[in-house]
Amino acid sequence: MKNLWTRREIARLLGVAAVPALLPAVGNAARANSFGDDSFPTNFLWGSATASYQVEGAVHEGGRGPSIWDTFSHTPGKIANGDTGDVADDFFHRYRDDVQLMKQLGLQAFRFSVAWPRVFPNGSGEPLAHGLDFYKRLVAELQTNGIEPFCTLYHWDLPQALQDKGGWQNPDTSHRLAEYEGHVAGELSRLGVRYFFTINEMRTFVELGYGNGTHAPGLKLQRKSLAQVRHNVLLAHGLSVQAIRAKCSPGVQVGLCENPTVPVPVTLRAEDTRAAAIALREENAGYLTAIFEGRYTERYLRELGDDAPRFTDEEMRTIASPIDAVGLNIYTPTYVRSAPDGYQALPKPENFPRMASDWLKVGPECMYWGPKLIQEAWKPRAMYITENGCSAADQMTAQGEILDTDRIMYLRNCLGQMRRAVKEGAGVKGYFVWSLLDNYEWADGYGKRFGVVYVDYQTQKRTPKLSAQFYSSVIASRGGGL
Ligand code: GBH
Repeated sequence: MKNLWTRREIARLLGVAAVPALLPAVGNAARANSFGDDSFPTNFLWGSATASYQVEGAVHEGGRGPSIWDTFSHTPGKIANGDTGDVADDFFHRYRDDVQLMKQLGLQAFRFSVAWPRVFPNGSGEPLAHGLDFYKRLVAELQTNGIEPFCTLYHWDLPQALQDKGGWQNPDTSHRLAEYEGHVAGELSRLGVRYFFTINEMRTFVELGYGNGTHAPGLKLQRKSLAQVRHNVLLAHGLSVQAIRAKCSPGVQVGLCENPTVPVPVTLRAEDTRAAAIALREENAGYLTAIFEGRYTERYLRELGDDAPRFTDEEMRTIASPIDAVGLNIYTPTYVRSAPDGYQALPKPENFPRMASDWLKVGPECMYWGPKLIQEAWKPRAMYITENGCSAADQMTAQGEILDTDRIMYLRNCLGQMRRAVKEGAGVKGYFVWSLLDNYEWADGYGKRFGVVYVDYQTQKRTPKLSAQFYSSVIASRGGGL
């Protein structure tokens, strides 16, 4: 912990007399702020996010069944360096210390995910009697420390037993997801969990897991089958929203987390900003657009032609079940301009600046245009940035510090753009940095580090990076003076 700043150091940095010992839990009174009017609202939530398979480890404990990610990560040639999530950050055993770390950073909220096969080892049937114990302890620990739990119910670890029956190609899986989610949300809401997300990033696990095969279960389906998988997943979301509502009290907030394609107009000419609005709906037609509008766009169906999914009106109504919040995972923009058929998405030039992951091009404007365009198009009841952050080639200095000024640059610019959106009326209620800890980055294994806290995978030692201090100071000033 010696790398963490003391309150006195933070106070000096911020130029204020003192900072509070413990940042207040949700809804508490405003803190002292000397940054004029550019800070975020006092009830804006600052948190961090993780996901079960990426941090927990303990894959054989408590009766957990195998998930498709156990199978996939143990398949030779699929993951960089042959890395698996067997141990990961050992968060399953170290969560108490990690919650203390969150508290010291001043986090007000923490987004975690539940591993389906810990609760239903075979995906369905009777839940394990103690399957939720770990999550119940985690929730209690967070609450005791004044940190609001945000629960994602599906972050890609499908029980292998369901994959053996066709996985997301089998329409039955949608119903099994809803059953599982209703059960878990019912149990955890009784402990006071108030925020649930049905699914994390449909786009990613559908397109990579079933389309190009780089994520579990590693399939490369034809276009028609892929479109049907997309539909099955949308329906799973809608059924889950209904199942969660049926098991929870009305105060519980239900939504999903998605990584929408975020169009950024290349110029501020009216035709380009109009093009961005069109692109938002069309580029997300198989996902958020269907959920918010209850229909596939004409263009989406036309382009798929004979490969369009089979669906009923009733299914579309289920898919559009009202949600309380949409979680946006935003990392990188898609630049667009106006074109005869509405818009043109532009390829990024070879030398476009990027972070350690090749796909992670630096374009902080996406944190403005994403919330802004979504606010205008769909007027969601609430938005959260449920993920934003970046990989960096972190190196520990001889003094044991990680001076990740590149990550700080990325975060500072993203936060500034998000503030611009909020000032203009986009209903963003909170921000979750991805990620608290370096963790298992799917097909990239442990090679790509996204944490604001460094993890030594040999010893499991945690070392807050300079970016953790930066984020902590942002929270303390409520984003003022970025
Ligand atoms: C999120 O995905 C995930 O929710 C989270 O689990 C993950 O750790 C985090 O971001 C960081 O990646 O390699 O060219 O095929 C973000 C969206 C979409 C980004 C798929 C990586 C793969 C591009 N992801 N993309 S490529």
